[in-house]
Amino acid sequence: MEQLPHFQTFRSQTINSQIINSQTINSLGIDGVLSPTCHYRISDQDLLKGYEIMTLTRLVDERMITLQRQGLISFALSSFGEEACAVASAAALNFCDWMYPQYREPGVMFYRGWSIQEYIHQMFCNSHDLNLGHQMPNHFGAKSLNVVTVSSTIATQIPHAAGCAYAMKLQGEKSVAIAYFGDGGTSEGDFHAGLNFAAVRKVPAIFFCRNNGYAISTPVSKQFASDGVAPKGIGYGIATFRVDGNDYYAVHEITAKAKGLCLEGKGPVLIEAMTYRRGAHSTSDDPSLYRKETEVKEWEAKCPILRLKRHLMIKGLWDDKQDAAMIEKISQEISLSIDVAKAAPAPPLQSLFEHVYFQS
Ligand SMILES: Cc1ncc(C[n+]2csc(CCOP(=O)(O)OP(=O)(O)O)c2C)c(N)n1
Repeated sequence: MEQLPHFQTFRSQTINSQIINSQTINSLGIDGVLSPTCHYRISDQDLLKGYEIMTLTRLVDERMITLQRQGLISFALSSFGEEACAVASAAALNFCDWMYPQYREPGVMFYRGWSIQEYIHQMFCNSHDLNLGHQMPNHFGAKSLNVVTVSSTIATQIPHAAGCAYAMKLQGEKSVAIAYFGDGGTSEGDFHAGLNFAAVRKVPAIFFCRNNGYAISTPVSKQFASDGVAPKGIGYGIATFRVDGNDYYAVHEITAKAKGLCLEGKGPVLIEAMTYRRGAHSTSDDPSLYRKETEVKEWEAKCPILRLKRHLMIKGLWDDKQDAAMIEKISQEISLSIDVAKAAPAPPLQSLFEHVYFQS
């Protein structure tokens, strides 16, 4: 029987895509030992910076949740346990690459040089907040860092990044746009529209999905019937990788590879980073109502920060004394920044009408 042309197209696209379907790419063991099959190298300086930024992110997140409980800020959520996704991917990209984060990527801000003070001003939504309090806490962004402000509406950043990447392609720029989102975001129409547009136009976009197991109280088993998120990329004819999201090396390597594919003109890439949301969804959530503590405990051992710390120690680049000194220094800076943010006035009332669209 003669085959219909669209079947042939489908088959050849599937074969050409760089697909790793059921295999999760993993390089760094829980014990901090690098797999002998991993030939990717990261400089000592980059590894130390990555470790410092992940630790800083964790410490800031913990303090912000406490502040919310004390009634000093209105809301907070953390990237507790997922720090490597943001930090290792930011480390693999260049400053000229555009970032479209969700709210669990403070690591990209810190990696690109945002200070603890700037971050905490945003959490207080005070007059020093770049958004002048127009956004919720954790909805950061900075024009100077090429990081587009987080939007509360889940998955809207995905078509935005696809459009940005298309513009870069048309202008012949040698950079990429990266959109970060959770597993829940893949159920939104924007995910499908964004991926399809990007695939058809072959734009230099990286779609980075943090599959952390939950969208608030909805586990992935109730989110989709597919084998995770990766098959969706394959469906759109996009090069797709599934990676251990708590593995600093693997996330770094695959993001760098994705950028390479984008710049070679091969079109967009979907990365599914397998991780786990160890904290509550936000300060408005109580996860004990829908998941067991034993499940959370299982992921403690896979902590991306501990794993990289062990690796640094094995390499002789780090020790407990240095670790304690760094934690002390960061903690002090957080305390000082909180005091400054507390003393800062709220944005002036008139600023409600600044930086917004209006009709005259
Ligand atoms: C379009 C839309 N629907 C619902 C919500 C409410 N909401 C906020 S966060 C969230 C869960 C998102 O989960 P996921 O995309 O997996 O990201 P995660 O929080 O796990 O990082 C939901 C449903 C929203 N903000 N926008």
